[in-house]
Amino acid sequence: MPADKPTNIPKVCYEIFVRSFCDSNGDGIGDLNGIISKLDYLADLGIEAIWLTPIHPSPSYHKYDVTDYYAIEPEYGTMDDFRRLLAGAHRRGMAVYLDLIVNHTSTLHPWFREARKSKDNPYREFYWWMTQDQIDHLGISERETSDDSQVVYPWHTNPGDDEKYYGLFYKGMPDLNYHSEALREEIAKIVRFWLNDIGVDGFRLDAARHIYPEWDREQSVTFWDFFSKIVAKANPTAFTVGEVWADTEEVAPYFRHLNATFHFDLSFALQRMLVAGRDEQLIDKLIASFNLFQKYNPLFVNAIMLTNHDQERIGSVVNGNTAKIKLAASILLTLPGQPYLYYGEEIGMLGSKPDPYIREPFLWTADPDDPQLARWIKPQFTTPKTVAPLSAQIHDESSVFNHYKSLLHLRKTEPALAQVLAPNLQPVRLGNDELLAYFRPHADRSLMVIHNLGEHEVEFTIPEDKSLFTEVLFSTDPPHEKQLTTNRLSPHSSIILAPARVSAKPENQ
Ligand SMILES: [Ca+2]
Ligand SMILES: [Ca+2]
Repeated sequence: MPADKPTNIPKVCYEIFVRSFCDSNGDGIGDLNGIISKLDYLADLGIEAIWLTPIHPSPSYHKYDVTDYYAIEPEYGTMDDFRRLLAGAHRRGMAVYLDLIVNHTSTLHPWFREARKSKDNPYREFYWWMTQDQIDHLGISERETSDDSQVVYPWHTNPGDDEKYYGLFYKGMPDLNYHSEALREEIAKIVRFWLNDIGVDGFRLDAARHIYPEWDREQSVTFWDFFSKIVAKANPTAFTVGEVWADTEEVAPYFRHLNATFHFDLSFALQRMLVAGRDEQLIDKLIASFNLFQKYNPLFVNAIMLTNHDQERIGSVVNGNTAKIKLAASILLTLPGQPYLYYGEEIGMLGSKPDPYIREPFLWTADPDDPQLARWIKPQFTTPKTVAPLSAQIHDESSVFNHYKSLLHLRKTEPALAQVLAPNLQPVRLGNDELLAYFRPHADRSLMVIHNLGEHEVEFTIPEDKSLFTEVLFSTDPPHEKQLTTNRLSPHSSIILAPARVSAKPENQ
């Protein structure tokens, strides 16, 4: 069943790593009440949907190994807190997407505690079990690493058991086995609980391409047919966005059953281009991707991002260069799709792996005793010495924050930028690969966008068919204000051009 068009598709989304965003009770751990206290901030920034990293009980700091799908992690708050968060977001016109992890559970989940007890336990079939002989016979003892898992040996020993269990990401995360109808019914219950009893607006679906192991890979796509039918029945307007961390060709079929999937190829292309200072025919590649996605779902939503909680922060990718941090935002927020900002990108936060350090506390103020500041980790990259805190950026017109805010406003108010479905994009060829230029056609008002990716000032000639595009709607290059006055663009700067307004003819007297 193809994913139907959800009503009111959010135009700008925001990923919150809950532990690091905002602490409300002084224990140093970000929590739901902290997020509630920042809903006005997010609404004012222009956010229309928030994706919360997992909030279910879990033994890990990141909580991607769930022990109870029906509860809230006590470190983060209570179900009442969550209901208040949801109501507060809805009052401000914001949707809330839950991070739902159905690929695996924690080994501490009651299902696995039961399953590991014996072969005839009713929960045994919820997971993958094989003897070493069977594993060797099928030749699946090792796997090729993927972008999202470096694990080579995915079979793990269960003490006192001659069968091993399969855990793709880590031995503490046993993979669920959807050949079990009983498991499918449990997952359906969980989906109905969150959509109908609690009222969330949708799900970000973790590890969507790994639902079935490598040897059963095709079934990972058809699983989402099963899943999307449950979602559609529970709430026809609920939204699904899948993490299919793979190249565009492998991603495309998932649009058959999911509203959106994250465009990892785009994320990495943007990062490479910002580092190299050269376009790599991005627009042609994007249009080719759109054509492919469309074959599977004409209403596909391309979820785009600079980075997420699994990638080096964009600020560190460009070595903290503020002009490049702004350039990254200028590109992302003028391309078609549904952008997901990773919390803190809007203040230029930094972060490099290992993972905890790309998930450092949001820097609200420079005060080391700021009660909102999460303190579960000692930050190595984002500190008041390296990043201006939000409190300092709010009143600085030239800050990264105000750059994001202006672009987000433009993205929501300019119809050519606000269009999420049927991506409106054409290349503009300026004959210089230090320039990235594109056209966003729209019946109300079309726009042309030009970025200088390089280190040098570049001269450009606007193609004849775009000669009317001389009104400057947005610019990070001071010489360009209101009207295009020169045909030069400074390094790492961007302009958005609209057709010049033709003065109205005097009315007949
Ligand atoms: Ca707390
Ligand atoms: Ca799996």
